[in-house]
Amino acid sequence: MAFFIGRRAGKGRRAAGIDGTFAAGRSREAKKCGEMGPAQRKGFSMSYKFLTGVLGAAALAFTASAASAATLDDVKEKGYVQCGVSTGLAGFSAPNDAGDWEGFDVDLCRAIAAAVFGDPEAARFTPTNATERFTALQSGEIDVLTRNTTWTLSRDTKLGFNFAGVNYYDGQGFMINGKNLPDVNSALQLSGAAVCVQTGTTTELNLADYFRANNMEYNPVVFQALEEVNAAYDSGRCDVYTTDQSGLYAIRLTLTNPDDHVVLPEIISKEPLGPAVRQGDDQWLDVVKWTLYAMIQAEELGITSANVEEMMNSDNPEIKRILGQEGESTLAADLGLENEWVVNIIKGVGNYGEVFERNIGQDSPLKISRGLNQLWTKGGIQYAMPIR
Ligand SMILES: N[C@@H](CCC(=O)N[C@@H](CS)C(=O)NCC(=O)O)C(=O)O
Repeated sequence: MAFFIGRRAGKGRRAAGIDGTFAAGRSREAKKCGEMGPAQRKGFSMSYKFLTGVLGAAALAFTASAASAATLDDVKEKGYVQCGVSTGLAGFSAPNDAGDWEGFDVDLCRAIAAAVFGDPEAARFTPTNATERFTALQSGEIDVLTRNTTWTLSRDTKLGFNFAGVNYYDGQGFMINGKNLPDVNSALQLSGAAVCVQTGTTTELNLADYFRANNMEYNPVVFQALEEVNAAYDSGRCDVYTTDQSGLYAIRLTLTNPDDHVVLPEIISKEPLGPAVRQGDDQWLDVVKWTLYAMIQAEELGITSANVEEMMNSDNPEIKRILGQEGESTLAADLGLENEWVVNIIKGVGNYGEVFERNIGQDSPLKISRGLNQLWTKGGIQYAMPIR
């Protein structure tokens, strides 16, 4: 099947053929608009590799010194936790009209603040694009990266991070303008398409893998800043937008005509998104990891922001234990936290399910269904390690 993009052709561009016949024209277009054509991309990828090598070395050096670094002590001393978030992804991390950061990833940061200080407001946010996020964490500018970051081997090793769990099981998808491409209902029909993608992401790498594996051509239209990717796609400069599927739902809301855009059914990768910390600081890793697990476990036990006070009087040993109502327990102290750290998390932001529904689920404009992020007891794969 071949598809034609009349609008593009009407603007003097070549008609888009499924066989990639418009590739050369696209590259020229790409250069004109200040983004990377193939030659620039080659240079970019070399310098990126070089940069990654430098960062890797820096990370190792940093890790050595960070082995003695006690982020929890530093955080307590300064009085707040500094979290790296995105530059603005609706539902996940974005400033509201009053300028306060909100979202699913922001609430994970606030939960850490609540665990440490009993105060979800003791959190500050550093906006980072896909590339900046790693240097921000390596350099110590942020204490934890709470921003749709995929847990991969190379990030765990070469970049010098540890992932403290998965707060959102995601996968990469594709979005198209259904009005422009009414006959496209599968990613396998996208050969020859111009694909908008943000650099510094697993997205860029999976995209290359997927098209190569399916013997398809594509023209990457690559930017560092999210708003540039969004603007390029919204103006029709790309046929396709690819990123984590959750991101597609968030970005669709910000487009000029959200209803025109369709997310295709294919999920081409695993994107386990979770909070990352620097290697060499096990205590801080534990604080972040058990904060996330406590939110998931609270949902499993039916502890919510509405009933947590009442639940503190429960006779259920598991509920008593997690809420710090077992006198002899040293669980909290062993983490370096106060006895009621979980009570404070739940009072501050709610359990995992509450945070999900409020920010990205049915109580939000995104209306993402729980899917894989449902509890393991309800058909999903969210599963907290035992708090005992
Ligand atoms: N999960 C992928 C992609 C994450 C990512 O950065 N996605 C983009 C597009 S949705 C994003 O969130 N950008 C936000 C920003 O740059 O502020 C990864 O870890 O590489």
